[in-house]
Amino acid sequence: MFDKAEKLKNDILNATVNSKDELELFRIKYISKKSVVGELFAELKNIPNENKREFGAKINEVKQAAQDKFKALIVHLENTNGVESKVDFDLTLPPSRNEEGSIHPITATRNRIVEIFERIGFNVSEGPEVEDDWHNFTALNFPENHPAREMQDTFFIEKNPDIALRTHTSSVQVRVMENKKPPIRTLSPGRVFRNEAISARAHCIFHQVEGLYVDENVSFVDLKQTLLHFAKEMFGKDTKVRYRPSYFPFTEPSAEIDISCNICKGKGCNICKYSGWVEIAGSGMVDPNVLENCGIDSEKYTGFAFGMGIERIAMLKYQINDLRLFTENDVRFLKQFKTVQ
Ligand code: 2U9
Repeated sequence: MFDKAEKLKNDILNATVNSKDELELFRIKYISKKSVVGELFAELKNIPNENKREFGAKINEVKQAAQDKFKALIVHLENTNGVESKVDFDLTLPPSRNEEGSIHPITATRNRIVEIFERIGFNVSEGPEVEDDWHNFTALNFPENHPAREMQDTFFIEKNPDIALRTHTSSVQVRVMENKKPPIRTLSPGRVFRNEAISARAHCIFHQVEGLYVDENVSFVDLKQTLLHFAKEMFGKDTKVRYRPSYFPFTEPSAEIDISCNICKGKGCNICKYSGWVEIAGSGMVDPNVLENCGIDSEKYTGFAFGMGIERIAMLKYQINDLRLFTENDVRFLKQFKTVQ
């Protein structure tokens, strides 16, 4: 029986066909239910028990050979016009080009921001995008009735007002402070979510980098010098920085950070609305309540924090005027960043 199976396999391997009809005969003979291979399966019951497993494997080998050969014969017929060819090759045509990808401008901007701060001793922290009220709001000194806690500003998880998509990456830094003693010098880049209508200037999903430095004797001077260093590294050594007083629940005092317009160099253009300045970040000294909420002694330690939108930095850096371009995946847009690392 083994010899019979072996011979059958050889016949299959040596079979040739020159027409659709011959191909059909091959199929009937070797593949159909009533094929000779099928007959071999019927023989299995006459094989002694101790040889059954080996013979079964042999027939499966023959069956597989028949199926592979059938596929090969179809290809052979197509290439030799036995069956109408579906593909027309024009070997004189130039090869199709392999388009090289590029780094997304948001990723490139994030990487550059992280690189600048890593070089002066910051590390990177990551945390969950789905957060609880404590880490996103309460620990950060948001009062109970703060408008950011409203449904129209924050995406809450249905039926659980305690859980929401994080509205900033400050929540990651709360977690760092809860788990680590100062000195803390950390950066938290990541996606954040706000319940906003999508437009050229706003999106419900965007990216932030927030920074936090907590240690003994950290002062506003450290904040100013650190952000001046960042601005010069990111936008060029002649960049100037100014601070405008502001308010955030989690910092006191707080300041918005502007840089001299990197397009017109401060002379005035439509990007800076002829003011010569563009806003890049918010910042401030961490409110002592926030330090205490995270288990850090506010009598001993002080800290500064800042936050910036990565999209905003990328728009200024690459002169992009519509936020929606970042998420549309239009290759005409993305191709322009091929030289960006
Ligand atoms: C902790 C304490 C304080 C982070 C800060 C800002 C100011 C800020 C905005 C800039 C543009 C967010 O993307 S944006 O809309 N951020 O203005 N963020 S201070 O302050 C912190 C962070 C963590 C524990």
